[in-house]
Amino acid sequence: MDITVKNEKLNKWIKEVADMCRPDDIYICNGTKEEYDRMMAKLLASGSAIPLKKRTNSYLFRSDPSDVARVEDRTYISTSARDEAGPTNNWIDPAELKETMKRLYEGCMKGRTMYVIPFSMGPVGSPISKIGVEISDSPYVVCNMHIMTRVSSRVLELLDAGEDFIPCLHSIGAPLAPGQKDVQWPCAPIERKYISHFPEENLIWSYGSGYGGNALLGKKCLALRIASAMARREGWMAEHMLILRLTNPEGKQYHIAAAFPSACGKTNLAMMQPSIKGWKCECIGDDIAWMKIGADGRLYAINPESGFFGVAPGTSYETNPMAMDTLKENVIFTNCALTDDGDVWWEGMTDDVPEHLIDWKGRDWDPDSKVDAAHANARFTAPAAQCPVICKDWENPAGVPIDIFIFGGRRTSVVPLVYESFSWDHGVFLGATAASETTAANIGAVGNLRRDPFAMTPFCGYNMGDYFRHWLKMGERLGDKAPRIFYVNWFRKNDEGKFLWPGFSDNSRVLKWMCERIDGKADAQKTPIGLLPVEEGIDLTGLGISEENMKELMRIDTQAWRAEMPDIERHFAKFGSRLPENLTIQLQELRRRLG
Ligand code: GTP
Ligand code: SPV
Ligand code: MN
Repeated sequence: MDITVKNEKLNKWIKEVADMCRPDDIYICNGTKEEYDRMMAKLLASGSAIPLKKRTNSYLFRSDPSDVARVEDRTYISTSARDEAGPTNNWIDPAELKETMKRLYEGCMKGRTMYVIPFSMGPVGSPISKIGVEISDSPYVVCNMHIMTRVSSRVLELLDAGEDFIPCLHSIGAPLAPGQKDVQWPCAPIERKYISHFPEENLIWSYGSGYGGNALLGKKCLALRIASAMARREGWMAEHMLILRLTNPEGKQYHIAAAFPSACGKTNLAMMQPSIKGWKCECIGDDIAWMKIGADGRLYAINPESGFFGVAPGTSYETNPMAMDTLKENVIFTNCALTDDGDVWWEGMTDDVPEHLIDWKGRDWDPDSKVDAAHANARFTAPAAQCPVICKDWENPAGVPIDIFIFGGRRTSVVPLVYESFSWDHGVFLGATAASETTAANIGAVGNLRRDPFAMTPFCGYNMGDYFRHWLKMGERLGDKAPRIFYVNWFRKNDEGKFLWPGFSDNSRVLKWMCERIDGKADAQKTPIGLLPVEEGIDLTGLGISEENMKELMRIDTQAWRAEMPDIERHFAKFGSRLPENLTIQLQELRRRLG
């Protein structure tokens, strides 16, 4: 195998990896459509990809039942000192972890091709962008990376011109013996999976999984875990946030970045079509925001990705029509159900359930059965440019100036529909204490309430206490140009377990209140937890919601809030001396206000 690229560091790394993993072949990707088609043809021939008659150039994949989501238990932040990874991350000493993983990587690509994928997070050549090179033995990963990142041979030219790159090594961990027939979704068993990060040397090693964030290393691994550590060193921010532009009837623009945990509504809010007259919403990003302070002192955000890896279940023309329209062609579907006429289906897509389906495990599915036809974490991979409401500035290297930050999560009870923080520090406290019920985006129990600060628990590449401090410091630097901070909960339920708030397009009503707040046009009432809308503060025109539901959505049960205190204390105590004093003060003040 005589594969050489001009860049010395890359050349050396390719050689090292090839010597260790021993692939049959090496292929350097160039990101062209021809290449995508060739990879997909290979996946079709092997039986991994199922072509969809109803959607042009679109394919369905079914993963191994053990490989359906991120694996937080097997995700590591490997720093020389354990304390640098902090209490929210799994940690193994770098030398030990590398030893273990090298043993796994040894010969792991036998019988397979090793793909070298040069990609850019952010527009190619933009000063905010970062270059990564993923080495993977999965053609499915190559196709997904084509959509989710900018894969291009121009990236190699940038390396030749002296730019650095972040090496991202990935193997599905399933070598093939000579003559051995491949399975539909090769991967390693859970106890051999490792999603490892070495933030001190900007290095990613992933082994054993082919799914989503475990395998598409530009996303959570590079753009969040490694980037968050770089951002703190360099004075910027890498956040698990959607970015949207809202325009009011007078034409005034507002840019909003919102952090909700996985499967808690980012993609939906990012593409939301306002139900209130005259307001317009455009999507800039649905999962990750990189933000820097601009020359004018404001905070500017870019979306480093170029596609959506979105949750399929629940997506419909009622809930998220713009996502549905994004999915008409050139899409990779994973773990959705298959209809008899060659389309995908998932729970919540249509009111009428097809009479016959093949479920995500490839079995005949019976509509009367209790099991879901699509996996709860079934996903679509689609080019962002196909979204009908993609903002014309979504690839602007300068980014968009953020006016509003929103934190939130899934809370069946206690947390009201919306409230505003008293100050930046109080807003950081809201982010730091955010809690949400766990979802199928991670392998593990679903519906467990946990603290998920800034929706970054699984994605912060360093000690979360230092991360809180970084947020406080950014606030100091931004001063009166800092975005205002709000907290929302679309998921409060009544006694019968029904959502109290209609959500989706009606979330625009809540965003409108936020815009009016920053324009000084809406009053708020002071409560112990923050600033709430006054009665009739939220525009409910044309919405048939009962007064009783509205009351419940806004209700603050002081008793229930007091009952949260011990959990917040335990949460904060984990950070020891790394917890910024300002947050201790915020906690004391909350306790005092609750009486
Ligand atoms: P990741 O891609 O995992 O980061 O998730 P996400 O934050 O982008 O979540 P997404 O928008 O895909 O929503 C996840 C699930 O929540 C979907 O099933 C949605 O239908 C549902 N959902 C989103 N927004 C709302 C809402 O306003 N109300 C209700 N009731 N459900 C919502
Ligand atoms: C998430 O879990 O937050 C996702 C999906 O966006 S994954 O890319 O698998 O991490
Ligand atoms: Mn996400």
